[in-house]
Amino acid sequence: MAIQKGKTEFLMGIDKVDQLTMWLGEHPAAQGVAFIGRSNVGKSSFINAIFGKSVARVSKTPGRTRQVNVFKFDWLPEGEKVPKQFYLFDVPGYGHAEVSKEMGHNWQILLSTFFRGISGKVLLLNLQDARHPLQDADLQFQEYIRQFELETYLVFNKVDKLKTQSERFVLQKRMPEIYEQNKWVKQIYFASAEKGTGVLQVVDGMMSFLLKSLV
Ligand SMILES: Nc1nc2c(ncn2[C@@H]2O[C@H](COP(=O)(O)OP(=O)(O)OP(=O)(O)O)[C@@H](O)[C@H]2O)c(=O)[nH]1
Ligand SMILES: [Mg+2]
Repeated sequence: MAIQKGKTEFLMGIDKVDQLTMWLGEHPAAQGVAFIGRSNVGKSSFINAIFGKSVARVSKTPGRTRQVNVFKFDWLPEGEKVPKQFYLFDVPGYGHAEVSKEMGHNWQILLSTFFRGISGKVLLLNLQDARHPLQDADLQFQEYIRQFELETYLVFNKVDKLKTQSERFVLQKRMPEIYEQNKWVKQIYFASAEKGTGVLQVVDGMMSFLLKSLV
């Protein structure tokens, strides 16, 4: 894989709106990818599966991360001589009940500042739980991010947790509905950060996007 594992570098965790506004202002053409999705869905795990072990912190308790984590990584696209620099964002979960109201409000502002200000050269990877497709919180969040018109791919994570035939059948049966609801999304993947299933496909999709964003 062309992304050098272990070379991804954590830059900062931003939890202040002013700081985020400043960062976005200073990086109007940032290229890269942002992992978004509800708490505990496996964003940090997925980042680690792609970028190398322990790049991002995996939570034991959901809803811990309350900041936009910014990383940078190098990637050498085929045909290029010099590696290009990209940004990686770990944007913590929405839809977590235990967050206090006040924190929730600050978080909403931080999120809208992020989506409004981030460059169109950043791909959104929205993770959802393969066991519970089309949950209200996910659908509402999608309604919300759609307005920002950023390219979005959907990743149903934790497919390894669908252990029995009948559990997998439930997902199969809902496929038409899943595709119907997500027509606006450019790609849909089924994957497991833990087992590595489907991770390469997501990487491929991500790389095609990054390549497109270079021109
Ligand atoms: N079985 C299984 N467990 C997973 C998978 N991905 C993540 N997990 C587990 O799910 C829990 C949450 O994972 P995280 O990566 O911290 O989730 P997150 O989306 O970053 O959570 P927040 O930072 O709180 O928003 C951890 O216990 C992971 O080990 C997967 O594909 N399969
Ligand atoms: Mg996380």
